[in-house]
Order: sequence, then C-alpha cells, then structure tokens
Amino acid sequence: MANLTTNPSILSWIEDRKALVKPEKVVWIDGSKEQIEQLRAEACSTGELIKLNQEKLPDCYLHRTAVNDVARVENRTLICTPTQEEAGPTNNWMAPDEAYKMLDEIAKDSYIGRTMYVIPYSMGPVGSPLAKIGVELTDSIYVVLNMAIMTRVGKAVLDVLGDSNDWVRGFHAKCQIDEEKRYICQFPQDNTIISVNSGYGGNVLLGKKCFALRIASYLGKNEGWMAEHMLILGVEKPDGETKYICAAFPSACGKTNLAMLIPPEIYKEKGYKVWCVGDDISWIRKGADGRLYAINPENGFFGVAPGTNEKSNPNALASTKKGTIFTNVVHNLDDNTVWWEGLDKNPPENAMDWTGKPWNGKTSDVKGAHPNSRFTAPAVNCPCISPEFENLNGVPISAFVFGGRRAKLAPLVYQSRDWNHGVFVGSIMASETTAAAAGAVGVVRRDPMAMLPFCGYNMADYWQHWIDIGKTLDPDKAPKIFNVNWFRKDDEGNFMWPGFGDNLRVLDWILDRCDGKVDAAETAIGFVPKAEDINIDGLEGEVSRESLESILDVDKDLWAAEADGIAEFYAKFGDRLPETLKEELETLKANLK
Ligand code: SAT
Ligand code: MN
Repeated sequence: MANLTTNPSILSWIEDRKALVKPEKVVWIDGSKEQIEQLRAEACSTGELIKLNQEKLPDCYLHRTAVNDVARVENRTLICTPTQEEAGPTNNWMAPDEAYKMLDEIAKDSYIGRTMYVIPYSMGPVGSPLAKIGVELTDSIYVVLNMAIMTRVGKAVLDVLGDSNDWVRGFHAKCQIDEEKRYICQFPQDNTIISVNSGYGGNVLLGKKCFALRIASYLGKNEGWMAEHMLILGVEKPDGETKYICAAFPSACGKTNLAMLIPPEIYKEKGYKVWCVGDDISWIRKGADGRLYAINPENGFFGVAPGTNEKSNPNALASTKKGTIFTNVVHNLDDNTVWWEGLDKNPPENAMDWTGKPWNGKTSDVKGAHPNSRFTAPAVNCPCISPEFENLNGVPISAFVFGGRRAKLAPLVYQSRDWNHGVFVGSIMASETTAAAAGAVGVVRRDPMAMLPFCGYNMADYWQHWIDIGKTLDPDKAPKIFNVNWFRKDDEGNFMWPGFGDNLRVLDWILDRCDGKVDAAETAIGFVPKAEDINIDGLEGEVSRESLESILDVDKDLWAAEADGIAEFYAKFGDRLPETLKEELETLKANLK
C-alpha cells in the first residue's frame, strides 16, 4: 500500500519500527468509510469483534478484552524523563535509555505475521490552532476502530502536518498481553509513547490519557498552554447567552453525567439548556481577547457502561445507539444486543458475560458486565453536543470547577478568593474511596486537579505552571475558580444533595458569581453562598433550607485536620513546592485560628 505522506520524520520512524517488529504488511488508515467497513468485517471474521443487531444498534460492535487486561495500569505507567526529579514523587519513573532498551526487547519481532496499522490522527478539530497531531502504530484493529471514533483520523491530518516534525509518536504492540511485561511509557522530551502487552482502552488508545494529558501537559508547560483532565460544558441561559465551565473530578464523581446534565424541570421551563463540549479532557489557551479558550481534543466518549441508564444519563445512553464499540459488557443472545448492570431491571437470561461465558441475569449472582466495561461512542451522537464542538478556536471559559467526594468536609460549593488561591484549591483536591474500587472505603485520596496519574512531569512544576498562567491573565478576564462537593452526608449516612440534574442549581450560582450578580459569605476557605441564593424551588421534601445551610457550613476543626493532611502531602514535593502554595496553606491555617 502506498504511503499517505512524504513527511520524512514519519517515514523514517516507521522504517525504524518495522525493522524492529517485522510486520507482514503496513496499512495506512485513510479515514474512509470503506476502509473502516473492511476492517470491521475482518475483525468480525477473526472473532475480535461481534457484529450486533444492526436494526437496533446500527454499526455497533462488541469486543472482549483478555481477562487480565481490563483497566489502565497505573503502577506500570512510566514517565521516562532524563532525571527522576523531572517526573516527580507522584509518577513512576524509568531513565529513557533503560526504558527504550527494555521496550525494544519486549517488542522485537512482535508483528511477525501481523499487520502494522499506521493511524494519523488529530487531537482537536483538524487544523485548529489548539490541535496537535499524532501517529499511532498498532497491530490491533480494535485500536484502529476505537481511535477512529475517539479522534479525527486520516489523510486530512497528514495534509495539515505537511513535512513538519511536530507530531507525537505512538507505538503499540499487543505482544502476548502478558501482564508481567505490560508497560505504558511516556517520553515527554521525545514526544513519544510506547505501549506493550495490553489491548485495553487507556493503555492503547494513545491519543487519550497518554498524549492528550501526559505528553500534552508537558508540551503545554513549555508552550504556555494547559492540558487538563476536565470536562467542558456550556450553560445557556433563557436570554440565549451561553457560558462555559471546565470541571475536574477524580473518578467515580459523575463527570460524564455532569458534562451531559439534564436541567431540572423548573430550569427547563425557564429556558435553560446545557451543552456538552467534552466529558474528559480540555486543552486551554489564551485567546486574542485575553480570555482562556478551551477545546475538547477528543471526538468521542470512552464512557463507563455500568450505571448508565435512561435516568442517570439519557444523553450518554442515546450516544451509544449507533456507531459504538462496546467493550466487556453482557451480550444478550436473544436479540443480539448488549446489557450491563444498572441499565434496567430486566437482565437477559440467555446471555454471555463479559468473559464470553454463558450467563443468566435472573439466576446468576455474579456480575455480567465488567465494572470497568465501556462504550466508545461518537460525540456527534450526543443529543446535547454543543454547536461549538467543532469550533477551531474553542469556547471561552468563565469558570474552573474542582470537585471531590467528601462526606463531611467540603461545602456544596465555594469560590476561591483569587487565581492563586484557586490553584491551591485544585492542588488539595481529594476524594474518599467508594465501594466501587478495591481497598478500604472512605479513605481520603489526594488527586490534585484530578491529574495524579496523568501529569507528564513533576506535579510541583505543574502547579507552578498554573500560577504562571495566572500571571499572564488580566484578573477581570481570568476564569473564576470554584470547588464543589455533591456528596455531603448527614449523620445517618444519607446524601444531603440530590445531585445529577439538580447540580445545575449550583452551576447557576457559580455563573452568577462570575457575572458579579450575587453576594457571598467570606469564610476561612473562601466564598460560600448564602443559603437563600441557591435555588431549591421544586426540591420540596428533598432539600430543606436547614439542610442546605448545613451543607454550606465550614467546620473549622475538620478543616484544621485537613490542613495537616495537606501539609503532609505537600512535604513530598520538598523544595520544588511553589512558594505561593506554601503561603496559601499558611493563610488557610491562620484563617482557621
Ligand atoms: O482507560 S481510560 O484511561 O481511557 C479511561 C479512564 O480510565 O479514565
Ligand atoms: Mn478521565
């Protein structure tokens, strides 16, 4: 097959990889419908994909991973910078020379008898000044078909790149799916990612966390922009004006649900609408007018299936009805569709579980879908996808929102005093573990800016980069920074805030604060709403004025204990911790006295 480009840096890199892994042939992914169709058919013929009911789920397929390969592997994800200090105390590190040598030994000859697929892709709308280009080599059709949903792939990308060397190298080899030899390595200085011995999502769709967060965060530091683990949503008010929010949450806090929020009835009646620009990643840069603009570098949703249903997230569910690849869900054999826990109360009886074994949802006491089973769905399918989704210049950001799951500590919402205090608020993000993950429940895990496993360099330098970006912004134009907590519990352990669509009530306050339209109470941790300013109309019987007051309170004793936890966490970063954050911690302690 003819090369799709004459770009010398791409061609020489492919030659280099070919010599190492020895593919039988090379196939360039051109982005055409015909080629995708042919690859789907080939994957079905080998059993790699199962074609689902084309009347109910047109162009949808099912895939099962190896049972030992069902999630990202953080302990085998390495940042390969020349010194360990550059990777910092929160990343796993290996020296680049050593890592390249190890990976070459693992990948050597691994494509013998196999095809090398060359996927040129753009993170961000093709040709956007905020977009970046990558080329992923893979021996997996599943990876090709997922990348074709999650990113913009094909010839047009190479045409934009021309002969430039400014692109990210991604090399993936399934090898034997051996967990002992599984490595996901980022080489920020070389714009390179190498992934071996996996065939699952975030380990192998190299445009996602590997490029769009780990490599891009490093590029952003050097080039003056930001790559963040944030959703982007637009809130359209009754007057027709839309304001945009970027929000970061640790896993299991309902990020995809927030990104596709359905307004409560009383807001719908008034004319409010919520638009989804992205559910996972934001690339953010200062625009000509001095404001920060964000794009979603992705083109699809790689969402967790279990728990997604008509009530929790009808927009996500609707997104999965065509052109979607399901991974590790239940296969309903009666009508050749899919099912997962939490979809409905009607599990199929004649089915296969996620491992491909016969499964009866009525009688079985084990789960049919893997808890981390996924759908890969095109963003265009989403009923509330923003009209600005393809805007090459992105959308202007009014607010950054950080969040976490805290049963007692953080109030429903608070606003930072200024940009640097906001960076502090992001840096102290933490969440209590849920029963969904292995390990003890209710343990506080620090996850600054939700970037803990995704920052491609020293987290302390990343905080300094946030502070430096703030210095370039006129305070009137800088997004305001907030923290939310949907998960406060009463003494009986009941959630005190309904969450889901009702979170719009909090976003509404946030946007009013950005417009200077509403007052707030200053507390030790920042500005907290006055209870009368959070609209609880229509929540009668669910949230009373008193319970709202109690989820807005700031308990100084709990916060004093939290300050000790923050100091302990900060100590890991030694001298590299920005002076500004030390000062912010001192201010917090002083405010609590
Ligand atoms: O596996 S992914 O990294 O793509 C998704 C996730 O774990 O957040
Ligand atoms: Mn994520």
